[in-house]
Amino acid sequence: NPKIKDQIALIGCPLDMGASLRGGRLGPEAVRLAGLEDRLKKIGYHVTDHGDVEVHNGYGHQRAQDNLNHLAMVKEANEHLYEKVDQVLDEGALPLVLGGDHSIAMGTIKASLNHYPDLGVLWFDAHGDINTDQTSPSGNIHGMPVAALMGYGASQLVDLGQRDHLLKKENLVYIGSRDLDQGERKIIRDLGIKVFTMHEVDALGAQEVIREALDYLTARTDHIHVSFDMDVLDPQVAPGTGTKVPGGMAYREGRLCLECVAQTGRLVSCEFVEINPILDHENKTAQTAVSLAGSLLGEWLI
Ligand code: HAR
Ligand code: MN
Ligand code: MN
Ligand code: MN
Repeated sequence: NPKIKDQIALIGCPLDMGASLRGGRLGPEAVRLAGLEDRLKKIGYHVTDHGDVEVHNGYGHQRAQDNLNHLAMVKEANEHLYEKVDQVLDEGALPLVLGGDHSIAMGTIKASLNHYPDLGVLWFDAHGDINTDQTSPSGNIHGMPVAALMGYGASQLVDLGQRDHLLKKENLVYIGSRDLDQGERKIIRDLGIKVFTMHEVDALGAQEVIREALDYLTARTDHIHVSFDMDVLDPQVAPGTGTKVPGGMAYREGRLCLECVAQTGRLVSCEFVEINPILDHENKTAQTAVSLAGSLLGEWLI
């Protein structure tokens, strides 16, 4: 079995302009305050906190004519994140990125694809985040990163990082989906992307879902990225997030899935996103993110 790197690089990307609600910019610090670094050190990793990448957020919300809200701010933050993630991968560490809204997956995953062109992605999310500027009902870019990573939609997002590695449609698996727009359903069907919605989690159980998802991915690649949107969890478990959808995963179901990823030894990069402390209760959602990061990095595994 391959083994996860023993160096972990924490990187904050406090961007929230990809979403319509402000407050996700406070996510990285909330997760640090919940004790992420010590939790990972306790497992035995060498952990370096690289601080936050440079981000310029605005205030309020502006609907854009071209259906790409706050494009310049989103793009600039993602370029900085791309450079930072690329650098820590060059140094041999495993990047753990803290968000911020989910648009930051463009920067993280583009950099990881640059090092691992066959990268497999497990996308834990209530949403598909596979809209383009043509299909998005909101114009919010956190609903578009998957499309951009595959080469669809606005060239300003597709070209980010200026590298030509795209995420392959057969190297993506969704888990926990339960709020997909009509345009997204069509894209997912047309591309034949592997999806385990909450229906499958309920009907098959988390154990069977993650087993099938990992069988599918590990047959294709040795390198796995986990993109974990906190809203995949039930809003009662993770209230500190901006687009809550009822009927989400239980804490234990999330943990079990991530422990199974850890067991493969193939994790090369990851992110925990959509943590909005303004909407939270006593930093509960950040604490949950810390526990889940622990399970993804193999705490309790013997
Ligand atoms: N699908 C909706 C849109 O594109 C909402 C998706 C964004 N919400 C998220 N992303 N939290 O996972 O506007
Ligand atoms: Mn590099
Ligand atoms: Mn998302
Ligand atoms: Mn989501």
